[in-house]
Amino acid sequence: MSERFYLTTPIYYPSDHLHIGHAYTTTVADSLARWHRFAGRDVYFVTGSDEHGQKIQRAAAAKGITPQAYVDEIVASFKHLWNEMNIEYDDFVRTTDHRHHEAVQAVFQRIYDQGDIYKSSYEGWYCTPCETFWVENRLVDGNCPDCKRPVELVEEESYFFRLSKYAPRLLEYIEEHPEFIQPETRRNEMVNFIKSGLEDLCVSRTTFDWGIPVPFDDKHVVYVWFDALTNYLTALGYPHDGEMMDRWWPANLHLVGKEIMRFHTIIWPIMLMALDLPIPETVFGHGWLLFDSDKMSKSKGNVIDPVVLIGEFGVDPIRYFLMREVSFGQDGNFSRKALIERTNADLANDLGNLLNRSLSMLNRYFNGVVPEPLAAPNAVDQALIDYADNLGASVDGLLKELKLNEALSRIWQLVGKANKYVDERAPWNLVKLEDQSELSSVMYNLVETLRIIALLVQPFLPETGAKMWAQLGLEGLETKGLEDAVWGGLASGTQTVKGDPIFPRIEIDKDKAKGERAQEPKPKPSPKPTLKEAEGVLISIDDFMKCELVVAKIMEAEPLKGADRLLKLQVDIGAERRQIVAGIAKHYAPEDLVGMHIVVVQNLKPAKLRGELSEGMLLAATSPQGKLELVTVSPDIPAGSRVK
Ligand code: ME8
Repeated sequence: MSERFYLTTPIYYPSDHLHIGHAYTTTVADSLARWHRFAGRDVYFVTGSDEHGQKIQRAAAAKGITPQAYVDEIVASFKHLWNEMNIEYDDFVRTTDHRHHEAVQAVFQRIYDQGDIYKSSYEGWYCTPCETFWVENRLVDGNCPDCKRPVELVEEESYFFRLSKYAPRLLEYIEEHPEFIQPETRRNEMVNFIKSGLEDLCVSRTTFDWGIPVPFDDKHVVYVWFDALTNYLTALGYPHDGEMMDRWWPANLHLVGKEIMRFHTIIWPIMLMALDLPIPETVFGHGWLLFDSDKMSKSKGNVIDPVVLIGEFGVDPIRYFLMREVSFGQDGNFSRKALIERTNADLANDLGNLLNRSLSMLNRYFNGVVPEPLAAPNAVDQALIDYADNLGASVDGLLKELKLNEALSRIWQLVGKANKYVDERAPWNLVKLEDQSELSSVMYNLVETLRIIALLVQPFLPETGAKMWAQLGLEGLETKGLEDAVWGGLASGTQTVKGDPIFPRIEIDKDKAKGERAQEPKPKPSPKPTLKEAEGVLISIDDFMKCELVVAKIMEAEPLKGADRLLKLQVDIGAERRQIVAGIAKHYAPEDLVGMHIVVVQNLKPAKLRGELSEGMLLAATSPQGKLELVTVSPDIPAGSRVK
């Protein structure tokens, strides 16, 4: 590996807000960037947003705003999310940036000038969600083979890029550079795709205008993937900044999801060949984060919003889960239960507890001051020392091979070994000996192990590393490097500062009702309010009337088995009887509810709570003391009366 490292994430579509799947790629990229910086490499880490194309233009039109206003707002939410997740990128390329516009036009012009772009007419199929052209024989049941959604027939004059001409050269390149397409299974897929025949690619559109104009023919806008892929050059100042290009190109790693490998390993290298630029070292196509074994997607209504999760659990549990739970390259499952179990087991029990118990003992035996390692190490000490001493180098080796979860697992083996070491060396027995030298050594070894763990963990979990460093009484974490993660760097005499546990356990019981609800596929969420809408919500009377509020008489009420917050109600809403499951068990006894005339939303989409159908929602307010009270009307108002 070269000692400079240019890595990128995909630039995401601001057609909607980002979900945990996008956070996955970017967290991995950020951790790799932080690691390589820590290991002394010169790193350039770029992300961005892919703002042109038919999909975005349509999404903006549906909202009745300009595409620019639409993307500006969503891109701001991307940056907010990256900030919340402690993502430290060096550049953020927006494809609406002027510099990108220039780069794309230069690329298009150059390839045109040397004869690899020509004008013809296109007649074929287009998948707008994937922004992909398809020839008929690749369709599956007439739908997009990737996302299975319907395709549209497109007939228009277009510019074409001679992909087919480059197929033999690309195949040869892939064969000679096994590191280019990773993991290997994806390489085989790509090779088969190329061998099955490459068609020239349509690289301009005329039927909409939200894009970068073709420099010599402004009836056409550049095809969105041709536009988007160029971002990796825009970040280096192409075509103006030769110095940046010399320093960073070719990229070392394009990190992408498996579904966009074709663009990055076929179209992109051929564009580069046509430009006479070198091909990136590696494109790694990771697997998908699934939700209950299903692909997350807005249309399925099963996306997880990372901002909500961060609010509940903090950033590092989420960063850790994403990188540790999924075997990098393969698909992996996200579930709230697995997130909580990982956090409790690895972060609270193993790491948090190790720090806590070690510093408690150090406080008790040495007033929190790191002692001298006085006694010569025995075999048990030496095993710990050797493992800790070599760990940095072995993690570095694993990360060079992009074995992310193995790298974390290797670090957590040290956490496990250190916990076992405490039990084996039992400082509480050593303190009883007249000679305190063994106790000194054991305590030194423990705190030194913690120092090495803090250093190695911080590229993955920046907040955790910093908290550990502070409790160990150390300073200047940001100036430390991999060379500091070797045995013996801790100075005796350091005054540690034990603090609160760094990862409080999450009580599964408390989370249970919430968790189970969260894991049930939700009905499709309505689009999020825009920032403006969320600030001072003014709705029209028509909006209000969409919500059908009616008086309901409670006929029966009973507790729901296994859910101590929930009651199951049968209510009369005039025309029919409905079942409603409501979280009011802590506030009302079932027998007190029967006969009450309450207000419910009758046209809410039904949901299942704890396996029970709930067909409506009741209105209630909560007092400052936390007491919940149902909104009621007098029994004179019959069930079914509209409330407005
Ligand atoms: O494809 N699991 O943008 P996009 C894992 N604009 N990763 C996921 C994921 C999931 N469930 N969902 C999304 C585009 N991703 C183009 C890219 S690049 C020149 C242009 C991640 O917003 C993953 O990295 O659809 C995937 O490739 C990317 O988001 C797709 O983001």
